[in-house]
Amino acid sequence: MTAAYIALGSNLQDPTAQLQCAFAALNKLPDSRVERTSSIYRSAPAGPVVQPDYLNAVLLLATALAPLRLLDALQQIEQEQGRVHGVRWGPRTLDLDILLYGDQNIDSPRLTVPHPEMQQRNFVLYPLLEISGANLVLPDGTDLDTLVAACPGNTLERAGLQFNND
Ligand code: 5RY
Ligand code: CA
Ligand code: CA
Repeated sequence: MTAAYIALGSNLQDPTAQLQCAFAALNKLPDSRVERTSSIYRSAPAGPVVQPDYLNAVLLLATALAPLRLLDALQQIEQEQGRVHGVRWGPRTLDLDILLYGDQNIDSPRLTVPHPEMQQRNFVLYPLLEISGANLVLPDGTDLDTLVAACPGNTLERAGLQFNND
């Protein structure tokens, strides 16, 4: 099994329900188990598109799926939850990204791991820190602690929601 960290994001069609539904789907993936989940965070949209606030979270998936099979599975869940590909960086019902896959570096046409922009995104770094403990080191040797210290968390709030298994 490999420790894969997955980022979840939604800002359309009841984001809380979207994240809960994605969590349930991830829990049912073959050869995989959700091991830890962060709190759910609310944040202003980052990037150039005017759009609603996001709910974001990160979870740790122990998986035997190869990286591209995992990507296939995540994209299938996005499709099942009605994701439509509109403007780049625009609003979406569900976005699932592979942040880390063990300590592997992956650079293929469909998939880059670690996720290339995770180092600057508070809505990824803070929930990742919450579930990884203080000692996570990226494949390039960067400490998560150092990234968080350099990344203001002021546009991020805990939404007071947790994933539940009922
Ligand atoms: C910048 C550009 C594009 C940052 C920049 C994106 C989310 C980005 C988001 C999300 C929140 C996007 C990707 N400079 N904002 N914006 N959460 N995704 N809060 O998941 F993130 S589009
Ligand atoms: Ca994505
Ligand atoms: Ca994303």
